[in-house]
Amino acid sequence: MITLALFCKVVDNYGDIGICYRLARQLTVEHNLSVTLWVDDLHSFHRLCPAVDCNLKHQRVQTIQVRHWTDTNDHDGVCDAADIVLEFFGCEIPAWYVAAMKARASQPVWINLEGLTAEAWVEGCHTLPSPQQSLAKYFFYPGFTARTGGLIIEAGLIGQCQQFQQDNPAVAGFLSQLGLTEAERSAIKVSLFCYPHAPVGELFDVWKTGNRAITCLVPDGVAPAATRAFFGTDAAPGMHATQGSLTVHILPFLPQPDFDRLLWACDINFVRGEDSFVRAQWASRPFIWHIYPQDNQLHHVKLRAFLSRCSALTAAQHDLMLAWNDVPGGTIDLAAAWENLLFDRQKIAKLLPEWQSTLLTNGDFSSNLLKFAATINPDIRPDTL
Ligand code: TRH
Repeated sequence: MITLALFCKVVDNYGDIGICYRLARQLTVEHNLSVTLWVDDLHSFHRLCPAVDCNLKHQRVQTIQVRHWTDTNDHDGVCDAADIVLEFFGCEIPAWYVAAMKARASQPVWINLEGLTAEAWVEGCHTLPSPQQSLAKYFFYPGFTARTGGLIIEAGLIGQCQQFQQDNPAVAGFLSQLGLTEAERSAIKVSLFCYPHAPVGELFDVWKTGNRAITCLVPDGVAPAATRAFFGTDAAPGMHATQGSLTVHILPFLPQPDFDRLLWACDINFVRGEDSFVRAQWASRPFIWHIYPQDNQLHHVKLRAFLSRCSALTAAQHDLMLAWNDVPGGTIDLAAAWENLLFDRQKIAKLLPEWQSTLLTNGDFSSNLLKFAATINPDIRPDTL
């Protein structure tokens, strides 16, 4: 069995562990690899995967071996390095592990997994080697073109999503478990996952005074200022209230597969960061992206790169995303952009499958990663490729 070790440092929020968990799961389930996920923050992991026990140093979680990665030199009895070693986002694997890699008869394939951007320079850096302590480390980029590693997508995901969306009782059952009444389920359902600086209060005002009923589903901890203003107190899971045309529900933090279903069940998804942004593109519903903020407004460059690359976006989505991300250069009327987005929904529904097909021609990230690893060491090519 091919072994793989994936090292994840949770820098902040949930994207780091969210992506690593997804990747680890797919590599075990679809490619039969034996995967050990080393993660430094079990509490964040537990939120999106409740099966994780925060008190254990070593545990099996579904198909994955999980090890709590601490900053000490304590390697918990592990002496052998895996066939493939992945470090997420340059998280620097421990010295004792590098020593174990060097000690192997055949060198492991060592890959640094990079962050997602639609910028063109990525193609020039994807799969480049960098010599490290007498070992070669390679940079592997997710992306939107054939000259990148593609995006994470599990086999059959689009089909599962379509099946769910066409199954009205399943959608209704899922939403009523989240506490929505029948009337709230038949309103325009919007999921809202964004960073605290998004202009949520302004959008709430637009929704409250609009003539269409909106049900907005907000995960616990998201948009704290706007939800506090809405409820008149700190928001907590299970809280819901209606003002004008807007009903807001505070959701508990969902296990990751349920978060995917939430995106499938809503009519419009506000997503953020990297993982939910990618999942929104597979959910076949219009989405608005709140990009992770970076110094010197670098994120605005990344946002514009995506806006010009993605063929599934209408002008209304462009406008709303620019306003949502506070991109300078034009005053955008949030109310008008929202109305236009609603008007464009059918058009977007036609554009999204084409965009998904374009993305799928790039292959999926996990398979591309393993194919690349096999070019470095042909002995570690799984039969699934
Ligand atoms: O949480 P994010 O903002 O994460 C990241 C990190 O900040 C990271 O450092 C940065 O590099 C990156 O963004 C760009 O957003 P993201 O990427 O969408 O990750 C959220 C994860 O949490 C995703 O896997 C979905 C999951 N999730 C659940 O499982 N249940 C929930 O209820 C919610 C709201 C999210």
